[in-house]
Amino acid sequence: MPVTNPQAVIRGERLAVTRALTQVENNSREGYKLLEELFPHTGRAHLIGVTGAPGTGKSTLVNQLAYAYRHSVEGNSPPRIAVVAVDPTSPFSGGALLGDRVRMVDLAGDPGVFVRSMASRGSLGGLAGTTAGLVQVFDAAGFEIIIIETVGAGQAEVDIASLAHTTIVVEAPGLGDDIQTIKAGILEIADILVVNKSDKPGADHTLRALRNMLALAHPLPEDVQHHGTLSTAAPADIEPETGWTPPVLATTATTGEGFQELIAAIEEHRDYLKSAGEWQIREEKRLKNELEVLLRDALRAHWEEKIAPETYQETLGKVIRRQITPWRAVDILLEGARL
Ligand SMILES: Nc1nc2c(ncn2[C@@H]2O[C@H](COP(=O)(O)OP(=O)(O)O)[C@@H](O)[C@H]2O)c(=O)[nH]1
Ligand SMILES: [Mg+2]
Repeated sequence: MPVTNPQAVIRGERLAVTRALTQVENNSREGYKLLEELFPHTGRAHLIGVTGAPGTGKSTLVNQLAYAYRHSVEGNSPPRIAVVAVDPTSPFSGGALLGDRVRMVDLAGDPGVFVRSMASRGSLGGLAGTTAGLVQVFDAAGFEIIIIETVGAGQAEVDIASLAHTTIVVEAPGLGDDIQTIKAGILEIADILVVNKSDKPGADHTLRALRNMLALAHPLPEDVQHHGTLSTAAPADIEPETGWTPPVLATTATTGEGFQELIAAIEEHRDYLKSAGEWQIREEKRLKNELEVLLRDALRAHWEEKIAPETYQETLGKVIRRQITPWRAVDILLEGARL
């Protein structure tokens, strides 16, 4: 693949952006060098994570959200929108039935929208790092809004979600009355909760259930004072960031219903982050997280290169036969790799 001119990426030239994305996704040497040139030009975009269980309508919602941004934001120029779809079952990546595609609004002819699907390759290791790279390319290329879609399931998805400034958690009615699908960890990362498929029966119930769950997770300041300090009243893993209570919104992604409200909530969250000094804090947290994810993946890859598969199998066998503890095994495996 030819060398990509970083200036062409920064100017937002589509071909250069496409090429840069591929080089980054392939973890190529060129991609790595390109990111060094692009990185000083990043930090301007609003990164929006969209996560939730499969089938809740995330891809449809992201598609509709991009459309809504492009067609109904007042002012002279709507923002340019990039989408990184990490969900391997996403219609963006052709994973869904063809019939589903018909329901997506048409973004294809709009030069202000760029959709990139990332095939998750076997193991999820490194996926967050690759996503971060793709996001940086879009950021440097001047896309003001970058939407990252992931399936809310495991640690990798939580890693990806924490790359964002604003995280939208999508739920849908009928996926279990007590909202089994919403894991506590996922709820905690939500800045905005959306009950999509609000055209379906049971949407009201889901809205109410989520609002109740949130009331527990985000007690009003009065309640907190009443029961003592926040740090003792709230579980340790809930951040004492009380200035924002996640709104719970209803949308119908197939028709566009509720998207003006969703955009308004996203802008409100951005304004909140900016005015409360939270933007900078979150930016630092985001970059720290990005570094840690990369470091963890790099260490693991480095270790995998160094360790002999037999040593690993042998040590694992000893743990399974209860001859050594898992802790001892870790010592052996780290020593064995001579990092
Ligand atoms: N009735 C209804 N169906 C929807 C809505 N949003 C998405 N869908 C459908 O739900 C299915 C899954 O949507 P998709 O966007 O692929 O979900 P994802 O797996 O979360 O990305 C598709 O058949 C969509 O057409 C909605 O608001 N109402
Ligand atoms: Mg999807």
